[in-house]
Amino acid sequence: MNSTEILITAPLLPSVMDALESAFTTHRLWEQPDRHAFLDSVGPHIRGAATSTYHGRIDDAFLAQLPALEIVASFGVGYDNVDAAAAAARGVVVTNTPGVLDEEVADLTIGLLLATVRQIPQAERFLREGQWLKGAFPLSPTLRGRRIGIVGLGNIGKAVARRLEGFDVAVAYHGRSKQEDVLFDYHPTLVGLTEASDVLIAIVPGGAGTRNLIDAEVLAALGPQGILINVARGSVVDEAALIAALQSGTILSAGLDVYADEPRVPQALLDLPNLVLLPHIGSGSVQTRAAMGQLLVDNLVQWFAEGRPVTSVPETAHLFAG
Ligand code: NAP
Ligand code: 8YV
Repeated sequence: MNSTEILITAPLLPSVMDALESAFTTHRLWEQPDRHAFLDSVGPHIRGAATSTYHGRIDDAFLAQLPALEIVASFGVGYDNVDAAAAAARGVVVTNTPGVLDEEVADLTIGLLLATVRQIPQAERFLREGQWLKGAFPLSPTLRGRRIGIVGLGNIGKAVARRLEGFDVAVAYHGRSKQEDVLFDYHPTLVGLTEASDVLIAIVPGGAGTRNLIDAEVLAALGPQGILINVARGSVVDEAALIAALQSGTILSAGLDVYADEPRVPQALLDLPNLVLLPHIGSGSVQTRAAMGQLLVDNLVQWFAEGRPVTSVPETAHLFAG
């Protein structure tokens, strides 16, 4: 342990807690009965913070209570839980965990796609309930001939696209800009991509820039045989519009790993049979979560040893040399 004081906003993996506690003087925010009094007394000494998606938002008001803060290290590649622009304005570096989870999340995305199209969970429930003894499981839709539209062809989107090439299906994408080194068809508008697709896979960042990107208009363009797979963030989809589209048959079905108000999932989604619902497990293997945790620790350790983190988010990359 050294004298550098770190705030941990809520419990992290045991391996991460052990590593942080052996490298720094740590403070556990969630154990404080009076957070304001605690931050008033200890806040001025805190130089680093470790956080994660579900730990509550690190916004400007929160940052204001930590005047000596130099770095916020967040667990997860998506960092919509941190106001990175506010951090940058205060000279605070923000780090995330890119790269170490791409293949894991892409595997899960393909699993969710197949489970949704071929109704794998529904078929398993059918067998377990003894219904096979009374007759065959109904025939499912197919992946054959489907055109897949990827919304956000970033690190994870590309890993999904690589896998889809082995499935002999057409792949196209939408993002804010065309990627010249990519051979998949590019659509400058999301509605354009959707009209040319039978399945949409959302894997963009969350936050204000993508809030309700997939709305009633996009769902109508997907059409009655269309399927939505969302492994991005719940905020990317207008959840009320999605529920209405599923209830009315505007689209065929959906596979969801993420929701607007996790871990709460609307009853209307739970009540719909034509859905596959997962509890935000895209990166959730022992190995990948350990790699994400190690990267969070490495960011803090390297920052305090060398004055530069391993993986800064773009908004704060100008704050340090090299
Ligand atoms: P990334 O490499 O930064 O890629 C993000 C992609 O989204 C880029 O290609 C970007 O292209 C596109 N994009 C950004 N804003 C957009 C907008 N407003 N409209 C359309 N496209 C936009 O990120 P990543 O590592 O692949 O991760 C993507 C996201 O997946 C994360 O931020 C996180 O929210 C989510 N995620 C979920 C899980 C899970 O467990 N379900 C796990 C990991 C990540 P342009 O710049 O050209 O627009
Ligand atoms: C994390 C994720 O598990 O990396 C992300 O953006 O959504 C997941 O991999 C999650 O953020 C941590 O709870």
